[in-house]
Amino acid sequence: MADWYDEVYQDQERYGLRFTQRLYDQQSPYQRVEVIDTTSMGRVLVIDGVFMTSERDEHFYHELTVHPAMVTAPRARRVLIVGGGDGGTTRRVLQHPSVEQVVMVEIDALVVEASKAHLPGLGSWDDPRLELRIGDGIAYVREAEVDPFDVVILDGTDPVGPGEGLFGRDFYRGVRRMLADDGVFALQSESPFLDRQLFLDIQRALADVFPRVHPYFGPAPLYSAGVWSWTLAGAEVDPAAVDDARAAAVEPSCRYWNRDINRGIFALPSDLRRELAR
Ligand code: SPD
Repeated sequence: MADWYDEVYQDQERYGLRFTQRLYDQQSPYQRVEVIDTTSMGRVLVIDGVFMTSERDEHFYHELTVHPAMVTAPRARRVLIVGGGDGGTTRRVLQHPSVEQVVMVEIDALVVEASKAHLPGLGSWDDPRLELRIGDGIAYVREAEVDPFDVVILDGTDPVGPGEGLFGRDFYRGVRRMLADDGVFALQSESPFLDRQLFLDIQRALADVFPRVHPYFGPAPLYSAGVWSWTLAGAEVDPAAVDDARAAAVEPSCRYWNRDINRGIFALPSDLRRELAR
């Protein structure tokens, strides 16, 4: 018997998926982690009642989280991922032949466990270039004494629960500390439509820490309102400075992203252009 799973957003909106079975349901020290089988989106990872990723639409989100940074950074050899426990971001990073080492810091072992067991196509868990650390990404960027990273990617939840501390100046300062001087930081920066204030707050906090901040936009069918934002930040990052060889190496593996898409996503909608200029 099919049932409905509803994500309720700030008591204002409800987005529902019909599901046939619940494959995983565990409470970790941080959050409730579920995997459900849905009729329209395939398997879906849900954290604290919020849809995180689905078999059917994950390529939009993960390709857009990863490739714009990986092709605009001057080098893309050492990459740090904070969060990303389902493995989709890591797999896209590891598709880049230039990558020599990926450190992934995910706070919740159950997200990794659930994804490995029930969304096995998402990650590249056995790649020898991947160092998976179960731990606090906020503490890692504040304290770790390691060589600088060429690219840092934040693939977190919304700013609730363990994800809350990933949306502020202290965390962004930690990221800057981990980055090479000319490195690139990429993060998901929430819905520019549904929660405009949060999107603007993220942009302003980033601008206090990084000289250059470039939001970009794309589809995310699983997330409320369907349009999502990401942001590149860094000391020198230029979205137009795409490394053609690196881009050409991953384009055949992509379902959505390519260099033409990349040229368009950084265009600012007119109202946002005015709001960001204030
Ligand atoms: N509203 C949900 C936002 C979730 C963003 N991160 C999803 C993680 C997918 N790897």
